Amino acid sequence: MRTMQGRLIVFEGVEGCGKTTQIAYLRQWLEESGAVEQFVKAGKVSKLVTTREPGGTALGQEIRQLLLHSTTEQIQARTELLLYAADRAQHVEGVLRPGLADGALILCDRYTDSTLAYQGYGRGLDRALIDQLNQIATGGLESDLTLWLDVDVKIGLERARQRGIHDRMEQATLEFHQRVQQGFMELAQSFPQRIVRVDASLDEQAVANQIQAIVQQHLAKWYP
Ligand code: Z5A
Repeated sequence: MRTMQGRLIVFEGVEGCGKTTQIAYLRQWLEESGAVEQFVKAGKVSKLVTTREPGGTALGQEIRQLLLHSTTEQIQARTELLLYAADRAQHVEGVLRPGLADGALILCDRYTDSTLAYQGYGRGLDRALIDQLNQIATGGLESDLTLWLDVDVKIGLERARQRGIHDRMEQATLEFHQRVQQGFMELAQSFPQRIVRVDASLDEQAVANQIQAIVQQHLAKWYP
């Protein structure tokens, strides 16, 4: 009898908080420490998967391009919200649900809290509308663990600027990104069982160490 149980770990935070970097660190640690191999051998996990929103599917990559790099006309806030929801619906049905059903341990760069923080706190769209759309897009699928990489907005934007890729969201005002940050803070306070804060102002290795400790604790609980 199969006892595999997939799990979804989400990384969230403001621009340049280090999600991409830390997903790579965590993946490497999970592989090199033998943690995943041990769970695979024990028949508890099928594989390790990394994915992201927007852009975790082929269609999602086209939506991502529209969202972040389209220059034809200004995207209205509700249009933006619907495009993120469409990307998510495709991702949940095509990647997350099948992966979890198959027993995968999934590391996902952004999920529903990003919509609450960016479109809700950032753009000022109605919270009830966003909750409803998140529900439609996910069918109620929540993360098992969300790591909020908490860094000062100015530090995050400076890191992103130094990296040198500029998208539409990145060019939004400092006040916009500060409202987004406030959003993540309030969400972490509202959902302490699901969202765990990580001090992302430290150097990469120190951030990775915090994340490993949190994930190790959760793995022990999920796969005793
Ligand atoms: N968005 C939305 O509005 N609504 C939604 O529902 C969803 C998304 C799902 C694209 O997301 C945009 O979509 C995003 C929110 C919006 N826009 N914004 N702003 P994304 O996740 O693909 O893009 P991003 O937030 O712009 O991620 P990013 O810029 O790639 O940042 P990151 O992945 O968090 O950081 P990083 O690439 O790992 O690191 C950035 C640089 O900092 C890099 O040069 C690193 O080497 C450096 N770095 C990383 N960690 C450190 C530490 N600890 N110290 C020093 N330097 C570091």
